Amino acid sequence: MATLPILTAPDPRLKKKSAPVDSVDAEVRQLMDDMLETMYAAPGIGLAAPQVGVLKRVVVLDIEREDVKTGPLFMANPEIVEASDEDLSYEEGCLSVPEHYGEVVRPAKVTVRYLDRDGKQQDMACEGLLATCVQHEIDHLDGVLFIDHISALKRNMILRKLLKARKEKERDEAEGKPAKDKEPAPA
Ligand code: GNR
Ligand code: NI
Repeated sequence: MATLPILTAPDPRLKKKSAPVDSVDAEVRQLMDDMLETMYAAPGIGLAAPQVGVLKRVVVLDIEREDVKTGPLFMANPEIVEASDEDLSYEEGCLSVPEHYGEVVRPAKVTVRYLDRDGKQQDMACEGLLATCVQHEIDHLDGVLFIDHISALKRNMILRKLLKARKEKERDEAEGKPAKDKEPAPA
């Protein structure tokens, strides 16, 4: 297993449509396992292959909340086959849009059809955070980020801040300054 670098917006690869996999072979399983390790390390509750620069329709999820505990889920070629009329608004975040959050309205309940890690077709009924997250991940496979669902004003403000943060990081690296880590360096 290996952790993979996570792309952040604005990156053209995050705007591309990913291709379905022909089957869940050893290569796809390896990708799933590396993605799960990357997601846990981040940490996050879902990850889509394009976020690690692989334009394939592959998603991993693991949700641990009071209401939902799924354990690791592996999905190839996931599609929504049923969605409720009822909506749910949830404050979403994204590993590719670090440190920014926004309320997104989506169907409250969905049924997702996918190939599992063994290549077996499954239908899973989802609600709450799991329903939100499954739709967020499938969006990634179509080149859509949660910021595409919020106002243009807020989206552009977030994109501007992400670009500024990236430029500062690149400048610091060019000057040989140590990386600004979220956690303090161990003594
Ligand atoms: O870790 C994540 N948390 C999250 C919270 C609310 C709605 C969606 C998500 S998905 C996100 C990880 C991620 O970016 N997946 O693509
Ligand atoms: Ni995301």
